[in-house]
Amino acid sequence: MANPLGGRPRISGVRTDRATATRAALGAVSGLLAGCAALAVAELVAALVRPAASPLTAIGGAAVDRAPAPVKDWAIRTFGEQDKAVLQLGMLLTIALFAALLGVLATRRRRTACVVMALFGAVGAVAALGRPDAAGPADASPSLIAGLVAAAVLFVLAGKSTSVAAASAEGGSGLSGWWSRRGFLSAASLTAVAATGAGGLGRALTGARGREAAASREAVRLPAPASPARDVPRGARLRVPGISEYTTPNADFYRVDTALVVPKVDADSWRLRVHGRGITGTRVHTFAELLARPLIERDITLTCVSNEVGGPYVGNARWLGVPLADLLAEAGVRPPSRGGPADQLVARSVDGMTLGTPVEDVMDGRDAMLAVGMNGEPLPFRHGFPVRMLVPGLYGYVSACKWIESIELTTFAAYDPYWVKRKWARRAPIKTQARIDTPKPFARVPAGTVTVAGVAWAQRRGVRRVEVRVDEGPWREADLAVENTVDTWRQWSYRWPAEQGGHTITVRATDGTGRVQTEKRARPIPNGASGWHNVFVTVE
Ligand SMILES: Nc1nc2c(c(=O)[nH]1)N[C@H]1C(S)=C(S)[C@@H](COP(=O)(O)O)O[C@H]1N2
Ligand SMILES: [Mo]
Repeated sequence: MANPLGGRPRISGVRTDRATATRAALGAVSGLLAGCAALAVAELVAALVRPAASPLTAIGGAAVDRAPAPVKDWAIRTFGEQDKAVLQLGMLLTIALFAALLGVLATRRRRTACVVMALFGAVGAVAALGRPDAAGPADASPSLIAGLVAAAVLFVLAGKSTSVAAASAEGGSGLSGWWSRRGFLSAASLTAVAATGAGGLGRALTGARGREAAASREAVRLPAPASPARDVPRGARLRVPGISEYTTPNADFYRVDTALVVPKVDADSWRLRVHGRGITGTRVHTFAELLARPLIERDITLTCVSNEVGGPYVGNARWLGVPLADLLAEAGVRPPSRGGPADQLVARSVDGMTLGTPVEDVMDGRDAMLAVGMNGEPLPFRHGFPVRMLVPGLYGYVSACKWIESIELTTFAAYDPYWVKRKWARRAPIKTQARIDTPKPFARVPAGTVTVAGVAWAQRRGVRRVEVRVDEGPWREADLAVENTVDTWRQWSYRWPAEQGGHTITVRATDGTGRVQTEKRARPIPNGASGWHNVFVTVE
């Protein structure tokens, strides 16, 4: 490009512009290709080492863990259960942008750009090593290797793209132009083909692992419970259009967790380790062994602490599982009230999540369990296959560990689990709540009798009464469906003689101890939302 005669280049301004544009465009393409190569190589190496050690999963996971609460709340509110997909898309776009910029930079400062590219790999490696489920130094390899490969690809492509741009600056039509374009195109195509191959192979390997886990799930034959659930009483299910079904189908059951990729655990190689204060050594349980124990089957309503008043993160299912208190008692565990040295049970999952539960609650006679079945089938992967914990009456984040792999008996003073480190409460019994399912907020309904209906829950205490108020009118008692158990929600309905105009419908529940649900509004953090749910509707 430099003029051999010195001084300003001989070429015209138009050519210079075109050359600059060509150079930048080819640089961007080189950067993008290097980025693709990096992701593909990372995928392949991660498949061989540990799928969760891939840079996307590691950096995404680190972002989820570090995101300030308001950002997390906003993401959940805005994107709901799509929040993880949105995060991944955002990461891909960011990577693409950086890769393209580095590619452009590489046409001027090739070495610098390549070093920065390699450094991105190092960032991924640090993220992978810092994950709570990191398995060892090998977890750094997918990112490091990907960074180095990307740097090498960028080095070669940037070199070739510079020759193309140089040739185009000289007119670009001669043999040298053709030759340099050919060189760039073949290197670019080779990169694209190799990246596709590596990425595809990585996917296939990870897929094969997933299929093994799926096969182990298919092979599960759930035994009949030694203690079946009582039949759901007739009258516990109301027939009102728009109301939440009494039993939430698995496909509709809410999902809340921090896993960017749903863990696919092979039930055959899965083990549960139980250890800690009051237990000598470590007790190890296999899945087959758990299934061989006497199982209980119970209807339990699970609720997420991050559920807003009126929110969707609550569901009711029929669970099958091993009574957790018995299993702990066999291991020698005594609750604090009987002199046991541990007051906190910390459950850890295969993806490094930790949840802390009061030992007293687990052993006070309620149906705390290690669940293996949900509504008649093995747990779906999304809901914790092969085994999860459930403790009626406690929010999920202090009780319902999915993909559980160990239980440690410790104390609240000695250890803070994941959410507690993030300012959520150590202890979190579920608060009494009532929700209006129908009519929907801002619905337009015809004047006359409108059926207002929904669900109310107060696990462990039960729901005794639900009342509805229109505008500032008197509280009217709603019809309650028959109670199944104190651990499950109750449907309710109210026939409202609706008159034209805009109206606010408010609902509140009274629990089995006679306490009316508090009107005081509280945000979900630190120990669950409170306040009365209301919806505004227009009667026409
Ligand atoms: N391994 C793991 N278990 C977990 C979580 C998680 O992030 N990881 N989230 C908890 C929370 S906050 C809730 S509310 C319940 C939700 O269970 P579900 O997704 O089956 O409805 O799982 C709990 N168990
Ligand atoms: Mo939760």
